[in-house]
Amino acid sequence: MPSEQTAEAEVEMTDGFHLVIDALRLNGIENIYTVPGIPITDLGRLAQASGMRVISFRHEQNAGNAAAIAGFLNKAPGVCLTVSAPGFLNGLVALANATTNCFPMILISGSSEREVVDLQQGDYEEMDQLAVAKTLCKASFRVLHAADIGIGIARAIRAAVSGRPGGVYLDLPAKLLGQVITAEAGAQSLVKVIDPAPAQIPGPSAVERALDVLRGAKKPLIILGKGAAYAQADDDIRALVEKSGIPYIPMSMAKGLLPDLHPQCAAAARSTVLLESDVVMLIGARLNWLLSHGKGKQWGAPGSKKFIQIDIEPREMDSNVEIAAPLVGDIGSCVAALLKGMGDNWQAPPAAWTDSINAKKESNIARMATRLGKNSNPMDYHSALRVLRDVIKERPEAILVNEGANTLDQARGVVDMYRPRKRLDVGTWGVMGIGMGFAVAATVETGNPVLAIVGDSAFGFSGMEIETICRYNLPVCIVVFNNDGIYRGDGVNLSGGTDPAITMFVPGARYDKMIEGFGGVGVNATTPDELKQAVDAAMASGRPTLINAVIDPKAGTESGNIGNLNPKSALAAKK
Ligand code: ADP
Ligand code: TZD
Ligand code: MG
Repeated sequence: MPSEQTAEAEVEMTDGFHLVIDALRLNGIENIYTVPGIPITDLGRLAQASGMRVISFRHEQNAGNAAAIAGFLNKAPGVCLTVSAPGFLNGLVALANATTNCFPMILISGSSEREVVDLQQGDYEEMDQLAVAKTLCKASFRVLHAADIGIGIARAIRAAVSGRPGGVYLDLPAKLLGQVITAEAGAQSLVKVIDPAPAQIPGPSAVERALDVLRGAKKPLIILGKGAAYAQADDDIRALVEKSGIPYIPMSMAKGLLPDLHPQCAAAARSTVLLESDVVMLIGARLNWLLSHGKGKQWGAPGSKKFIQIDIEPREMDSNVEIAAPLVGDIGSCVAALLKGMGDNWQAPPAAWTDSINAKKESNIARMATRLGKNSNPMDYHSALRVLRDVIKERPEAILVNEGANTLDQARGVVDMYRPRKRLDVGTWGVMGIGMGFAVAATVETGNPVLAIVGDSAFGFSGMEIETICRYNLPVCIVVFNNDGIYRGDGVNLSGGTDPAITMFVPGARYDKMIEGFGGVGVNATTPDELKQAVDAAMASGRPTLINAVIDPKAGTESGNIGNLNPKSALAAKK
């Protein structure tokens, strides 16, 4: 008969570290974006040992942005893992941004023990993280017992992806990770989340109402938003657009859901269609500032439009204007229901409408072609973007990451996208700093190459991650649009003093030299030809590359296309 001691030794044990990893993997999460440190270093190590891909960043905000965009690309939560207080706070910006953009992500942070935090006894990196996170994300949870890790992760996953997707915070106190339970109890405690984002079927009367409004339209318009890209209902969305014959415009990250050169794409006649349409069907796009809240000058006379809105979030309806036909449900189900309800004899919109849009498109495209054709020296945005447009045309599988002000607005307008979810950018907040985190995750999650077009200011927010890109040898080509500053490189210090203007950077800076320090390829490009050659070489080789594209400091405008949002000082006129 074995002694009690041997019997105990034979019982297989597990601990918090392993349970977290097992719970994630059981639910198909195979990548973690992190910055290591107390108390989560071993969690990252063991995750890597288990076969997960663990990408170790230089700053948590970038790891968080990587997790967020992984969530967008996969329709499943991306995971960011950080240390306590400061690491958690660094990651929190990305978590809040993910929530704002409706990207599913889970921020997992190590934390101090409750008893120390609650008595404010001054632990190493002490903070009541759960309380801080609560207001900045969709849901937040803390796990105190190893046997609850499975449930904690299941709740986090379901909260992130069900309904309107968003960010979830999961608090893991240090002691939890070391807690030991039997492997059998551990295995039983894990939860595989069944149907984490259940279909939400729209009501039949809501579908009929939407079709009625659509049938009554003389000048209908469809607006595709990033929710439509996220939904991965690509074929049905395309079928709906084509069967209806309705012109559409893609919001920034919905570009490529249908190829931008699709004959029904009215992006080149955007102002005309917003102004003149009589029925607008929003598919996964909010009527927020990006669409001037659905009212005002851009939208024509008050009451001149009827809106149909497809969204999974019922409270989104009527957020800015009355929605004549709210269609609440998941986009896949809603679009399928519309397609079915349209039957076989759907009337295309009146030719007067589509003809007038096409005429406007043609003249705008011709005007753009003239601008793109110029070979200005130094390069302006258009001459540089012309070649990058060609790069994406030749390599439509490449993922474009884009941030900046002019660099963002001009690239969005010039670079056509051909495939869904290939354009990733600053999103709803217009936030700077997503660049390198998005670039890393885009290629890690898909295996596709990345072309990052970033302003010199934008790049600075996450630029240190070029080391990460080199370390993991990722096929990322970064083109820094270097115009010596924020918006423009010719800012003036109004005091007349010797400090540089606040929008200025070191003139003639050489960002390409930075990546050389990490073994990547650096190129200084002063002409469109040099730029094209360098990008082609980068895309062909897959080597981490940073191209310093020298842009005329005078080419940009204040805040790019949204200068009108700057408040004006009543006194400034005197200057
Ligand atoms: P854009 O910035 O491209 O206009 P928004 O981020 O404003 O897009 O809007 C995206 C919308 O899509 C959100 O209101 C969100 O609730 C919705 N959404 C996200 N995923 C789905 C889905 N699977 N089904 C329906 N609506 C969705
Ligand atoms: N901080 C954060 C986090 N997000 C922001 N959007 C800003 C500051 C303000 N901001 C913009 O809105 S664009 C921008 C800043 C600092 C940089 C623009 O300069 P750039 O691009 O070099 O990236 P261009 O081509 O010079 O316009
Ligand atoms: Mg700039």
